[in-house]
Amino acid sequence: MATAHGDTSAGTPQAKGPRRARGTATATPSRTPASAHDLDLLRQMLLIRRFEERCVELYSAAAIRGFVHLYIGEEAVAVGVHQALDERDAVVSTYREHGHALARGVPPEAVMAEMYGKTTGCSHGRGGSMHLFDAARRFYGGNAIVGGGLPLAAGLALADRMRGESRVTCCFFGDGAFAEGEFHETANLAALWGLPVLFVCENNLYAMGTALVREHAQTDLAMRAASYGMAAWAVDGMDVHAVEKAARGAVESVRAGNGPHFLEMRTYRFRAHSMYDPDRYRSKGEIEEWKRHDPVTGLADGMRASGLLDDAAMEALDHAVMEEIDRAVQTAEGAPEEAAEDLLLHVTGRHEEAPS
Ligand SMILES: Cc1ncc(C[n+]2csc(CCOP(=O)(O)OP(=O)(O)O)c2C)c(N)n1
Ligand SMILES: [Mg+2]
Repeated sequence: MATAHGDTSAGTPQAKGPRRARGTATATPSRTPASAHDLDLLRQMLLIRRFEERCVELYSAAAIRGFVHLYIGEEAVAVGVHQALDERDAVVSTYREHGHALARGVPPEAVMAEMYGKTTGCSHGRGGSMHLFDAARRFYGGNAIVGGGLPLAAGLALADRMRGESRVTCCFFGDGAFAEGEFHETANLAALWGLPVLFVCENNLYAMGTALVREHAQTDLAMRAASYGMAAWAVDGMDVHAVEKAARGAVESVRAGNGPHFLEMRTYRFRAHSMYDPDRYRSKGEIEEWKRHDPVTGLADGMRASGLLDDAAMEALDHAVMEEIDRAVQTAEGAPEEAAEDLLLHVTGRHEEAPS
């Protein structure tokens, strides 16, 4: 079965990483005690999971519309990477960005209202699922264009460096971006100019219905990134601890002035590409196999085994998360639509009617 990351064995995640290709990176330990930190990681991943499950329900009820791309299965990447970033840093994302926005701290109310197209949404209802944006949190957007965020990330990083700021720009993108010139152009310039960018490639093995192995002669993406002269690792993207450790090391090194770093997160989406995708290009068996590496249950099981979590605590956590989402839905439903007379606000170009 030609499904696994970078090889042709069964579709299981490879815990290869982090693999050092060049440069130095050491992990900074988290400052909170292990149990509290793990509980927080679990809460954040559960929030993303439950938020999106609610989105599926709302979509089926036609309460929210448009394109919706679910991140379910990939939560460890957003949550783990965000442990290494702080307020001064910038984040650039893709159209599969609900998880990135929530992990960045964009309030669930603001994300849900955006799903509803309401004025209280984080993009004032004008972006929807694919265009979440929060300048105050330096979350520079979802982006409907595959690879479209990459040059923006390089530009943000260049601006920060020219201003003498000690900031990192973290750019999330999919394996599909490796087929875009924008990735190769950005990787080259970022390495050439030593820009403070953390490239986070979410390699979930598919670009829509096209498997990585059917599209790329060389499927080891970390190796390809390293060929541009930047430090690159492959990481088990289903393990939030592995993600956090790799991200902390990489961010520390980027901030220290060692130029861009690249993390290939080996992950998998449990749901279809989007709400419109019948998902016929992969087997049920492959999906089930990957679900055995579910990042949420994986962390919860590990915590149970170490005595850090029991059924009551898990139930309480889930309940609190669901309540938060209920509140977000209620607020979004009660929020106003944009007034018709405001529709041309922020429109920069306008087609004038031809004189009769
Ligand atoms: C430039 C461009 N080409 C094609 C598309 C259509 N398209 C939308 S999603 C997608 C697949 C991208 O896959 P990947 O980057 O691996 O991200 P994933 O959906 O797996 O998270 C494609 C080809 C697009 N949005 N932009
Ligand atoms: Mg992909």
